[in-house]
Amino acid sequence: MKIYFAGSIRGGRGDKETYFKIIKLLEKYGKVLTEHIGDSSLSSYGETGLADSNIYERDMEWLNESEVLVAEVTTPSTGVGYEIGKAEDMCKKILCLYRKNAEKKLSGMISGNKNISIKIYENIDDIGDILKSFFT
Ligand code: 6IA
Repeated sequence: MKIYFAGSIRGGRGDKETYFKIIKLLEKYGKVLTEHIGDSSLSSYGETGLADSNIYERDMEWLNESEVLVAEVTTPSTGVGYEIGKAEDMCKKILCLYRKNAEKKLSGMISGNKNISIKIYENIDDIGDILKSFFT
């Protein structure tokens, strides 16, 4: 199973350690095509050496190849929101993870969408349980 993990880059890297942990958990269920999202050396200035047009084309190809999109949506990100919308158009299964009591409320465009499974977590153990029930 190919899994597309989405997390904020230019939206802010405040949750990058959580992204890394989620990616490690996701690796139990399949191949995560977007491991770089959890890379602690990736700043909000981003991946070096690739033009934005190449990043866009590569990411859309990976999304197309994936069966599932898992997005961590606590830090609002234009790119993650866009990927969720595209994944919905491509009829992918979508799971969004949002941390309880986060400073910013989740966008109504995500929380109001019945095609998206939204799970609220408090800690990384909760995410393990959420992924287990989503993938099995
Ligand atoms: O708007 P954001 O940058 O927060 O969007 C983050 C989302 O868009 C992630 O889930 C990625 O899949 C995708 N994305 C955005 N930028 C990149 C990137 N480099 N490399 C890979 N995926 C990306 C950013 C380069 C740039 C900051 C110089």
